[in-house]
Amino acid sequence: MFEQVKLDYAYDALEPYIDALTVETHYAKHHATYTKNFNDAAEKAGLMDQSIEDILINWNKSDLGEVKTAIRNNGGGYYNHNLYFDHLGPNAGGEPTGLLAEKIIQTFSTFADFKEQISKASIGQFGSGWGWLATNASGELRIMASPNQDCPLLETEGVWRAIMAIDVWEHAYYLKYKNLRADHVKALFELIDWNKVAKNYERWAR
Ligand code: MN3
Repeated sequence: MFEQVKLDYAYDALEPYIDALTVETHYAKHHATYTKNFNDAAEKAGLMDQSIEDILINWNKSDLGEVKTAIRNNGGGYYNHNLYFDHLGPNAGGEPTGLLAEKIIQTFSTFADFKEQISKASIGQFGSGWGWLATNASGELRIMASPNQDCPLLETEGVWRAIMAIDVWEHAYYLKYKNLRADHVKALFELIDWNKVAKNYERWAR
């Protein structure tokens, strides 16, 4: 079974930046549905003994028959939201420290420049999708954006991996922010747990 990441905060803990109903609907309905549909499709395709990362990396070249699209959409939805919900939290925000902070400054010049660029890429993703901070095996950083539930792992067959996720689907913000996607992205920075992002970075970068 592919399991949804457990939240270590309550649905209302992300107020006032994300309202409790949005967190609950997003996690317990949207993410739960992606997870269930992904498990069903993975079972049909005989993928239950593989990691979600390998499934997404190999998706392009895999013969998955009639569930191929379901694996892409629901596997992505499952994986992307695990990353997203895991690195949000109350008492977060601010700026990263340590190796990740050094790399951000080396790559984007200042944290403010990085924030501006990743916000712009996320807000500018046409329709539903995601903005990402991604890394490769050399530990380089890159800002990326993907439509729907795609992610760098799938799009680059594992060369780039997301370490930070910005959900710009309307379900992530519409109840509170309506059409104001930029306000949602700005608020999200108050909730990013940089220790988690740093752990993701150190896990993938070699
Ligand atoms: Mn979402």
